[in-house]
Amino acid sequence: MSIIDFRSDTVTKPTPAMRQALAAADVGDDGYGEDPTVNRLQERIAHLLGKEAALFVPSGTMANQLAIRCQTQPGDEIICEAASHFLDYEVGGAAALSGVSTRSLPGDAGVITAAQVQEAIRPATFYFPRTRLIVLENTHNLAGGVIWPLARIQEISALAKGHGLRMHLDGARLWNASVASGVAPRTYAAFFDSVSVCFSKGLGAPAGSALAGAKEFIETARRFRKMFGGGMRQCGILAAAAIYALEHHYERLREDHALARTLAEELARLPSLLINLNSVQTNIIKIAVADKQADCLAAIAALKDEGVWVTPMGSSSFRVVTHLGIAAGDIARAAEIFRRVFRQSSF
Ligand code: TLP
Repeated sequence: MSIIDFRSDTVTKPTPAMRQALAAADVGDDGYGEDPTVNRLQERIAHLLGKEAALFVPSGTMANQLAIRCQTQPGDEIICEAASHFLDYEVGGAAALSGVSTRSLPGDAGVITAAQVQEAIRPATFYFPRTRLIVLENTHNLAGGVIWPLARIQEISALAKGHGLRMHLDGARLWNASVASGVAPRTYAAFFDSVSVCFSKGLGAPAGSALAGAKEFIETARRFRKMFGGGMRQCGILAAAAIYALEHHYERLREDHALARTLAEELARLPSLLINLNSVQTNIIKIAVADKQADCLAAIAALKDEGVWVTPMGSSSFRVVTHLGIAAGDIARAAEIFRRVFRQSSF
């Protein structure tokens, strides 16, 4: 039985052509700044995001944590949306590695307002933590791949500027946001001091992320990358995969979005499942079961028995993600299996 793995867009394997690009990469010791492929990738990312410089790092987590470490001091506070990835899925890194607290605001499908941010900015009193950084996430993972409206980012950025606050964008899926909205990555990035992007999610590279920003900021990030153990050597083989992914897997993100939409529309017809179709904007579908008493985890196990893998999110919802390894035929087969498992309202 072939597996249809909807757990994440991180599960993709490098294609044969990507493996060739990887094998042919020209490499050097990046500790000396001598890996030509890494340098090429960093220049390309800086250009794509309209920033002075970029740094290749092993993971999206490290990119976010470096952004936080470089732009805060212990005792500072970050404002963010309550279901931000860096808050819930990065092992408490902001507290552990940067000594900062977080002020998390409930979003509407992952999106917060400038008024909420305004309210959360601490007055400059000696006993308050110092509000220093705002972190936004586009697309928003836990909200189901939702795209941030540019106007909202603009408002928050204007507010941040007025208060001397820095802005970081967790752009692990910025490519998805750009492809779906038609807004260029650099247009989003222009409102942020730092931007992290990933090559190992929808783009299908085996590893690697990048952090972009001003030259001086990136030099500081290089120091902390070393401190955090993320300095690499002949990592041009990974950078080559990232370059290949940008050149060959960027436009095809549309296909992932279209397949997610098709599946979401199919599944939304089942009375036992709750899906907000307005939130299905890219490659992620957030699905809740209508009957909170129903055994959602057992249903997820039943899906797995039939070869459909999803990620549980709590006890009554789960996540489906489309990616490079999912084809149109898989969607039809998966829809059939979902229909069987979730046929009755209490399944
Ligand atoms: N997200 C992973 C899991 O950690 C949940 C996934 O399967 O979606 N920012 C965002 C918005 C992310 O979704 C992720 C990974 C990261 C950062 C961290 O990237 P990595 O896994 O490369 O450290």
